[in-house]
Amino acid sequence: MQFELMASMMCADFRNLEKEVTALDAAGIDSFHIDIMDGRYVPNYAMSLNDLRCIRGLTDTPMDVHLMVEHPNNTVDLFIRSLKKGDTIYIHPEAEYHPSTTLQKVIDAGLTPGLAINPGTSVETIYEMLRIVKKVLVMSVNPGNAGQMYRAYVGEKYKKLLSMKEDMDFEVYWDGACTLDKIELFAPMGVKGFVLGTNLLFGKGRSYDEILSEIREAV
Ligand code: S6P
Ligand code: MG
Repeated sequence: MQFELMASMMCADFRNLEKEVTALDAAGIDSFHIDIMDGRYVPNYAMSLNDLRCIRGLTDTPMDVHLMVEHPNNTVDLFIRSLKKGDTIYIHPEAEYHPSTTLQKVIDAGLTPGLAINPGTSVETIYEMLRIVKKVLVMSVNPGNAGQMYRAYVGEKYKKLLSMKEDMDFEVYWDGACTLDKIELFAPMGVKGFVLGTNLLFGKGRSYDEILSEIREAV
């Protein structure tokens, strides 16, 4: 079964960032997930534009930039300029007065546009924009931190989006508290990719190669 595995780089060992990127690439990671936070939209700071540029310089593997910032329209050009075709920028619709304007900038730049939606954000509130985005990143934890508890009530939202994706031409991705049982259940249903953080990938004392192979073999 075809599905993508993404590495949540805010969970990586920053003392050895280059080694981390090389080892993840060698293990066949499908993309590097970069959580950018501004301390306002979410009460945390994770990665920065410089971290993103550093990783972009170390690999040709696609990058997913998850902007958890207020009014991304003000700064999205900085991210656009640091990325290349095949990379994705996700924004949160409630962080912007005119999210479709910001998404249009991403589209016009030739990058992949995505919406990231919080556990409490309804599909109905993003319905029109589903026609212009290529990816919907459904958060199964509240945004801001790694290592949080899975919010079971998002399960129905994955199913609702999956039933709409063919008609509206987008793919559904998972972010937050991703465990093997979730991949086993949701990949066959059509969820296209999973962001892996502290639950499944980082800090396990095992090689990334071993972990990713185990996931792929299990599903
Ligand atoms: C959370 C962020 C996520 C997490 C990732 C961590 O605000 O968007 O990308 O870093 O989900 O994974 P885990 O397994 O620690 O929950
Ligand atoms: Mg994220």
